[in-house]
Amino acid sequence: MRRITVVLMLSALMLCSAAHGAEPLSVWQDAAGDDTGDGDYTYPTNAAFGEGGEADILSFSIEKENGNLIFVFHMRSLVDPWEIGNRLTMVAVAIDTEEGGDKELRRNANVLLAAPSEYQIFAAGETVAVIDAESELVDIGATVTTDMAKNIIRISVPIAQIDGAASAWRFTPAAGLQDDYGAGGLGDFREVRAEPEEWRGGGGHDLAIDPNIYDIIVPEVKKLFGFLGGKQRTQEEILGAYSLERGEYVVLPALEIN
Ligand SMILES: [Ca+2]
Ligand SMILES: [Ca+2]
Ligand SMILES: [Ca+2]
Repeated sequence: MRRITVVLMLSALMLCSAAHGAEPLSVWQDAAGDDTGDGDYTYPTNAAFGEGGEADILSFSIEKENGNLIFVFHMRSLVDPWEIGNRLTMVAVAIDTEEGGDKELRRNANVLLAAPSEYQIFAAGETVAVIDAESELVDIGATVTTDMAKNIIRISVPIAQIDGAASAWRFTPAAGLQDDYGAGGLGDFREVRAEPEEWRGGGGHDLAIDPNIYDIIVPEVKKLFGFLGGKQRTQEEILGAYSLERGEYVVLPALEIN
């Protein structure tokens, strides 16, 4: 009986790995309904945004497969109001591989990075772009697939010689809404204003000092020898830390694979 169970379990494991073929490195769960930026962000009022949730991360995971890094965003709601695929959700991942790098997340995110990046990846619908630390587009053959039914965005990034290195890198994922300016290509993060408009979110600021990011993953502050390594901040504190008076942007924390 025990032997049969073990064989069944092994078969199930083999089926799982055959189906995915990817080695999971880390997965972060995220709350549903915290797609509110600094605490009170709202979606644009156009009916295309429905009940909202297009920028709500439920989980983010990093996998490795044949020299590719795979980033998987499970969102609360992907929508396709015009039957042209997901054009409203935009996700980004900044990757910090070494000292130095870009201190700002681009494409109108309006946020700084605690871990300055060597690569930034942006995806919406079936379009994906990778830029380097100088904001130059790098053509490394990144791809994105979107499963509208499962609300999953899967980005594959071939980066040479990643073996053994990715475990030391730092990753900053972020989600917002896309604005392609009607052009159909990869656009920017859609603007958040103080008051929501038909195509602009609300709950932010009319001047471009507030993040255009609705949801992030807040890393757990690690305890060192039983003491807190630092104060655990909430997402609202992090995304609400912009100051017009001091000219300060918010700084997104980075995730580490452990
Ligand atoms: Ca969330
Ligand atoms: Ca860096
Ligand atoms: Ca979150």
